[in-house]
Amino acid sequence: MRGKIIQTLLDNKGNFISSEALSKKLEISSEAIREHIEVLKSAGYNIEEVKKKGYKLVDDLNDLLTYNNISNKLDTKYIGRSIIHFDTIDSTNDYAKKVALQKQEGTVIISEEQTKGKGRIGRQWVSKSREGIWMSIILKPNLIPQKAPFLTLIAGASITKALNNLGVETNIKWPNDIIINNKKIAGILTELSAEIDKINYIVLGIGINVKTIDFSQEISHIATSLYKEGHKISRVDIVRNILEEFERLYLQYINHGLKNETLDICRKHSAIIGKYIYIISNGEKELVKCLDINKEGNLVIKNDENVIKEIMSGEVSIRGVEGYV
Ligand code: BT5
Repeated sequence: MRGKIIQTLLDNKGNFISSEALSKKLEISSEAIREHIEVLKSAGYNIEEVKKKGYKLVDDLNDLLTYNNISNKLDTKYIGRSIIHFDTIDSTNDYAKKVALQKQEGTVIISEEQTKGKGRIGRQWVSKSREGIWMSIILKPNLIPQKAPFLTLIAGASITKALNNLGVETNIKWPNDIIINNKKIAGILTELSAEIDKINYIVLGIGINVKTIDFSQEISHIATSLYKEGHKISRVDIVRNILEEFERLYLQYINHGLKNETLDICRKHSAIIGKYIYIISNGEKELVKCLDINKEGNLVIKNDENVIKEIMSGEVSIRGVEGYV
């Protein structure tokens, strides 16, 4: 219901809407509206209330994910030096793929809302207006295509490091989920365009739930947001931190440096190393013990016949024995 209230206030584009009009539209009492508005305010929504006029959502212009807001104090050489910002779009990954060949490396596509946000293998990614960070980074690394999946790990490590810099502890559920309290706070979708031996471009999509209070019934058991977990952090600060951490770890990787901080972060913050997990692939479910992430970024597991195997990201989904993790 609170999501519906926010959506109605947003649709009203900064104008007041009366409590009666809200309660009629949403078919709940004015008292219930008032209670929901109080919760939304305490969650950080800037809702103005004026007697006889009703409620309006005041846009916090400093928290919009525009180039001006993000580039202010951004300490990167080329990741995020160009930012294309939308109020709404179908999917930032789809847009990035359309323009990737013409845009410079490091260009970021970011939108306040996605109407067709995508997860992996045709799944949906819920991306409501101003509730989170929905962005894609265009990359053109001089690597063989087989090395592209490692970029998902770099993205995961940079989200973890960035949130850590801002005081939030997270875990990584290999390969593409960021977790708080056993629930998913962020997901990564890496898409590749390549020839046999050469990458044309990679679009790295990152979705982070920041302000969402109510998730739909389908995902409320697996999804959470920073606000829900008690972390009221500006979206602009998060994006800036991620772009900076990402550039550092990405350059380490493509310059073939000896230091591989990404792996250290992914291992240290792993939600699954040392645990029994289910590997789900093509509808088949296998219980295995997760041993490590190797230097190629693959998951090392041991099955019930004590055979040790390597699993590549992109092939599988993972579930915990007792739930999502
Ligand atoms: C992912 O897929 O986790 C990748 C998500 C990538 C989203 C970004 S947003 C910017 C860019 N543009 C796009 O169009 N996409 C990228 P996967 O592991 O397949 O997880 C998808 C599953 O997570 C869904 O089937 C739901 O169960 C669940 N889910 C959907 N929306 C969610 C949300 N907002 N928070 C947490 N879980 C969600």
